Amino acid sequence: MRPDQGVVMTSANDVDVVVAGAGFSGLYLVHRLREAGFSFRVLESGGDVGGTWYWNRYPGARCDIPTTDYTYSWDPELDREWTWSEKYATQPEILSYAQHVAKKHDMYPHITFNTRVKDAQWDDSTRKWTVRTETGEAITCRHYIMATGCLSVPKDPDIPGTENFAGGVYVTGRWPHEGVDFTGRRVAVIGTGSSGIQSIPLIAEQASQVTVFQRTPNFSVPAFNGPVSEDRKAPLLADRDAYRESAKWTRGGVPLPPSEVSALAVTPEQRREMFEAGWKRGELFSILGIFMDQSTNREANDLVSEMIREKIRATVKDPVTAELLCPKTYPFGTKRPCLDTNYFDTYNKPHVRLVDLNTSPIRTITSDGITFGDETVQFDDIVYATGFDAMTGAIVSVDITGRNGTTLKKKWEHGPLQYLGLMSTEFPNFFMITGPGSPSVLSNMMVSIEQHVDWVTDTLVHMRDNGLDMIEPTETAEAGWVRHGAEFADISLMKDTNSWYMGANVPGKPRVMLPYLGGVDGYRRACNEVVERGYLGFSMTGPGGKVCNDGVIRSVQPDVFIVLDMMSQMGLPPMESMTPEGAREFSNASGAMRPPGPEVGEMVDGTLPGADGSPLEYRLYRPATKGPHPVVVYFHGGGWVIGSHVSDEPMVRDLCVRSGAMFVSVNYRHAPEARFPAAAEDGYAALTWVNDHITELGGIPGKIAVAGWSAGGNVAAVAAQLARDNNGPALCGQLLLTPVTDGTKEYPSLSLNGEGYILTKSLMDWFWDNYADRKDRSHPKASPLKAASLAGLPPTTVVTAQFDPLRDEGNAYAEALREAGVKVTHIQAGGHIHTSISMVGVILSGEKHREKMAESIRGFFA
Ligand code: NA7
Repeated sequence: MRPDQGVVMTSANDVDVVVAGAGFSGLYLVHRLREAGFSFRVLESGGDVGGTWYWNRYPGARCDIPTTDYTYSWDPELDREWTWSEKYATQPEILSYAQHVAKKHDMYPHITFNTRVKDAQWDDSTRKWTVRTETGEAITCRHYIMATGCLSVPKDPDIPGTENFAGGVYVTGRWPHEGVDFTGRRVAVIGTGSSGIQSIPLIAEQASQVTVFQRTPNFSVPAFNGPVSEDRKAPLLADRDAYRESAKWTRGGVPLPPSEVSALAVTPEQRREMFEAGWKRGELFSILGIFMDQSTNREANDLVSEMIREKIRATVKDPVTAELLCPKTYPFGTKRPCLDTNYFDTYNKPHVRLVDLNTSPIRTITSDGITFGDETVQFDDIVYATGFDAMTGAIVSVDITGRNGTTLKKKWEHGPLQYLGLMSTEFPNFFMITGPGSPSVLSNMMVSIEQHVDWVTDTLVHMRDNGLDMIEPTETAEAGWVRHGAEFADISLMKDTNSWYMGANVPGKPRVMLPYLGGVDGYRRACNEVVERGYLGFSMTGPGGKVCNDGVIRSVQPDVFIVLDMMSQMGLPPMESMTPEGAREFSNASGAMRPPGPEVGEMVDGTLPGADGSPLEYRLYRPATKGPHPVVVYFHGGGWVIGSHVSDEPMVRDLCVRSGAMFVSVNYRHAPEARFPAAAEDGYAALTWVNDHITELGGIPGKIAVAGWSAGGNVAAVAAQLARDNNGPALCGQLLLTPVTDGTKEYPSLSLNGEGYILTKSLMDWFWDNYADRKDRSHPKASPLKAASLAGLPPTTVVTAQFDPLRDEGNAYAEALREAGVKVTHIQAGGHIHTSISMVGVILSGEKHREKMAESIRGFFA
């Protein structure tokens, strides 16, 4: 019996699980659900298996991940019995692979073809879904899984007059099964995404005239397709399991060592050489990952983008056309790049023309042609390669109604609210395979599909084993994951580009980063951790009871998480186990490896007298702008024990450039050699000296403020109090970044954030012990919060970080200042740790807080 005859081979109307979709996700679900002994139905709108590979039959349709990797790993025999004819297989070959798997594993009988799901409704009383199809069936089920793919609903061609055209109309994502013969025809192709770029060269081989309508040029690199190379096959053949396992722990789901080279740290020759090597591989992940910083640093990205543009210019003979084909309005990789075969070369053919829709927009489509700019051209056929309502389109195209009548469409009106891209609150027992919020389209889909299907089926088995029949994420967990996804987007170059990743291709669609940017490896870890922590963030109930371990799986900023992770893997000894001298050497050595921070106008070293008359070193950072400048006297962090006038240099340079103020960073005396109150008194002495010499230093008299980080924040706060109490200098402001303000009390954050966030409670104890006797800690020169009064202090900006042991004392100081009538700006850096805001060029999420700090400094002197 042929499946595409639409024969319903299963008719059960009450099952454990209903699955929508029989693409690669649906097929693997058949395998896992059957193996686990669940009753289930799979409903598929197409006439056969294959999903995206069933529908996308346009000429040239191929996958853009090497096909040896774009395969199932769950059946090891498949690797032996299936031989791919090319590095990038064509759609028919991939479809036959899906059919082969379905036949081999006898999956067809489980799938009802030509059956589209219309709506799905949750019933709280029966704790079941009712899934209705367009063919009129209603099936009840405990769990409803959407395996409907990320790019399965073509977006409406939003072009005026589409309905007028009387010639052939073809949509790449819904291509006729019998194929299309364009021989001798005049063809218009609208859209230059992957589908356009793959099909245009082949359409041009047949058609008498091809006109391509381009809205945005795309970065495309040659696929260098051909037989699968021996070096690709070798690792899979040598140790299949190890290869498959390693794919799961890479960023994109294809084994590839990550680059450790910055595009900015090599010579132009080395850069070119590395680029050419990446180019020759003809693989998306290679070209996207030549340099470690090309996806996060605009300057690095520009260098790569330009080398790709050079390749386009070298291929396309007509310079005007070449320029139009060069993407210039967005960084490489922020829209899905393409792999092509002869795409750019096709424009060298005399019958192929490129129309730039930015200068010649389509005014209307007529019955026999297209009117654009100031001309009308007749066509026999129009091909719409205009893309998809990606990631959410297929999900919300089904009317899904959860608890209390909430519809998913309404809930997602401003973007997909979900937990792990797998589930959504108020929609119990509803799962998505490769849903928004998971790596999905940014990965080798096969790896992501298998991970999701495994996670979902393992969860169903866990529930069954524990007498639980309902699962739903908690609001806290969902909000946390959505925020985490947005934080990743915030530090990527992708957020500013109009791409389908951002929903920007569909008019009216909310602008939200749809896939998860944390990589297949980071994502898998998060999912595993959720399970290991007792299904963190899920509530599960049933006859077996109720289990809910509420919480957020990733709460620190994504880049902070990566740094913490790297540091924990290094297994560094705790600083408090070292001698003060050893700790200084250690911190100097790690400081030397940091990016230096931006260029300032000038740096001048000097000495000034400390409180005991001995010289203190300082470094002056002058902005490049014309002076004189307002002056910030800055005190470094390091627990009064480590650090120096140059140890916070990247941040000081950054603040100097951003604020336009001159910084004088001072090396006050350190403990334990010089204990309390040496640092405090040196701070005040330095402030007075700078004020006394402000004109000769290039500063503006009267325009002086103090700033400091951590123990330096303590020194700055004390200096401000001493200035108030000793008739000057009159300060315009104080900026305190995660300051130490009170050594007398154990604030909750000290233990709450006391471990795992670089500055630990035990390190803080060590700093205090080195600096001040217990009896001295209540003195306001040690604990500025303990001052009799905080009134009369200058305008203050306090920055506190959520995961800092010192958070609460910083908060307390901000509050006390405010109560004393001081003008306070309190910046609360969510997801940050004690050190992260200072990590210029490493922790990108700290940048916006430094910008606010700089804004405060400008405000002090306004
Ligand atoms: P894409 O990548 O979304 O490409 C669609 C193309 O169509 C793109 O160039 C769009 O321009 C263009 N487009 C969309 N709407 C219009 C209108 N109204 N007028 C003119 N041009 C338009 O979809 P594909 O099918 O090519 O590829 C999808 C994915 O499949 C691909 O990334 C691979 O992962 C596999 P725009 O760039 O939006 O200005």
